Amino acid sequence: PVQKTWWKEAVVYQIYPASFLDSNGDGLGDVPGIISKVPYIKSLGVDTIWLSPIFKSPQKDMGYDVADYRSIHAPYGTVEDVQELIDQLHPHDMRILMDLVVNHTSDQHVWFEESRSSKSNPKRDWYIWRDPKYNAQGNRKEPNNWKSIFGGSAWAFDDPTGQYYLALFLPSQPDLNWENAEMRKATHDDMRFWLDRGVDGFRIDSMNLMSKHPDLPDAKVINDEPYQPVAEFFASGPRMHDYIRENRTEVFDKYDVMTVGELGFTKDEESVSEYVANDRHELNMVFTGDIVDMDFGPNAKYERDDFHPRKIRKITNLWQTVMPKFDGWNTVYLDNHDSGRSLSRYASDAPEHRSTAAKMLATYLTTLSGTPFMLAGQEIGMANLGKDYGADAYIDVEGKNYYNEILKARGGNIGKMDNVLRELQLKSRDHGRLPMQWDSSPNAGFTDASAKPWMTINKDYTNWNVACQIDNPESIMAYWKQMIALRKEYSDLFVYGSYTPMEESETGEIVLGYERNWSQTG
Ligand code: ISL
Repeated sequence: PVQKTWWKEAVVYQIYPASFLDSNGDGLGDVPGIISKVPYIKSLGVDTIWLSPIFKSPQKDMGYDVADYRSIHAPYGTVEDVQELIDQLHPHDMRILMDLVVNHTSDQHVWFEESRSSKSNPKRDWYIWRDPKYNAQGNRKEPNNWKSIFGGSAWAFDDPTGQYYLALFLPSQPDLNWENAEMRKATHDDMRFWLDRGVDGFRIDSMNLMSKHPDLPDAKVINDEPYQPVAEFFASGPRMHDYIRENRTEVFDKYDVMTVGELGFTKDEESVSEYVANDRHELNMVFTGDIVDMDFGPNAKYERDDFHPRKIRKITNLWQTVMPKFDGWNTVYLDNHDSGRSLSRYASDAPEHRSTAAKMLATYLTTLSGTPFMLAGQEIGMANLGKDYGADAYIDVEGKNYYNEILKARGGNIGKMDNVLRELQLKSRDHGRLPMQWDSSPNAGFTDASAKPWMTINKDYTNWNVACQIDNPESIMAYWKQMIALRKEYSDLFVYGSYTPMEESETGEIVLGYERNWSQTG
C-alpha cells in the first residue's frame, strides 16, 4: 500500500510576495502583508504556502537572483518577520516552503564577487569559468554556442580576468559550479539556516540544471542564429542524482521536509522516475514542465502553437498512470509565476464562461492523485491582462528580451509587432505575477489608493476580487473551498485512490475523463 505522509495530503498555495499584499504603501507586497492574511489563506482550506524568493537580491529576475540567502530583501521585511510568519502558520497546522535558488546566484552575491576577483581566488571554481575562443580573424568568441534561456549568449565576458562565465539565465545570474564540494557545502549550510528556523521544505528552482555535461560541448546548429538552444547539454547532467542524494543525506533527512524539484526540459518517463521513484530516496515530487508548455511553439515559448485539449489529456493520463508504477509521487498544477494564467490559456476568461471555466480547472486540480499547487488568485478566477493592454504593460525580463529581439529583427517597426504582442498576452510571465485583487477599491486593495503599484493591476479587478466572492456561495472561491474540503475529507480516495482514464468518446470528442477508486483493505 502507498505510504501516507503529510506532504502527499497537502494542498499548496503559491504566493508571489511582490504581488500578494502591500502593508506599508510602497507599492510592493511584503511579508507583514502575508502574515495579515494567514486567516484568509487558512479559510480556503489550503495548509501549505510556497513563497517565491524573498531573499536579498538586486531583483534583476524578481528575486531569482539571490545576493544573500540568509537575509531578506529589505522592502519585503526581515528575517524576524519571516520567523513570525512561520510561528503564525505552525499553530494553525500550516506549513511553509521556501524557494531554493541554488543553480545560480546574483552577480552581487559575495561568492561571485570573490570568484571574479582573480583566477587564483579560492572561490574561482565556485562558478563556471572558461577561456575565450578566437575565430580565424583573431576575434574573441564565447567558449561554446549555447543560447541563454532568456536570449543571447549563455556566456558573459569578465574583463578583469579575461575569461567568460556561464549564465544560463541573465548575465547577472552566474551559474554555480556544483562540481565544487566546498560550494555545495556552503549551500547546505544556507539550507540548514532556514530549516533550523522552522521552514518545512523547499521548492528547488531550476533543479535539474545543476549538473551540466562536463565537456560543455557545442549545440547542434538548427538555425542561422549565433546561439543555439541546448537543453540536452545542461539539463539532468551525469552527476545530478549524486547532488540530490547528497542534499538529502547532508540536510533534508535530518528534518521532516517536503522537497519539490522544478524539472524543466526533462520530460521522459524514465528520467522523471529517477527523481521521484520512492526507492531512490531523492525528491518527494517534481514539477514536470510539460503541463505549462502545452501552448509553447516548437522551438520557443512565444512561437504560435494553438493549445489543444488533447494535450492535457495525454499529459494527465501519462503521469497519473506512470507514477504508481514506481511508487513515485507528483505535483498537480497548471499555474505558476512563469506564464499566463491557465484560465486564459487553456480554458476561457470570456465573461460568460469565466466562472464555469475556473471551476472546471479547480475540479481538475483537486481530484487528481498528487499534491495540488495553486497560484494565489486562482481561487477567484484571476485572468491574464486583456488584449487592450499595450507592450508597455509587460515588464518581465524574459518577455521584454523576446519582444526587443524581434523588434530589432523587424527593423524597429512597431506596426509589425501584433503577433508578438498576442503571444505576450497569452504567455508572458507578468500574468502570473499580477497583484492580488482583494476588493473593488482603487488599486484593488493590494496597496494604498495613493501608492504606485510595482506592476499593472488588471482593470478587471472591479468585478473579479476576493470581497465580492467571499460571501457568495455560487462563487469560484466557494467552489474551491468545497473541493479542497472534499479532498481532505475523502483523502483515501482523492489522494491515495487509483486512477483509471476514460476512453476517448466514440464521437471523436476530446473528453478528459477519469475514474478514481479506493477500496478499503484493512
Ligand atoms: O520561465 C520560463 C518559461 O517562460 C522557464 O523557462 C523558466 O525560466 C524555467 O522554468 C526556470 O524557472 C525558474 O528559474 C528562473 C526564474 O526566472 C523563474 O522565475 C523560475 O521559476 C531563473 O531562476
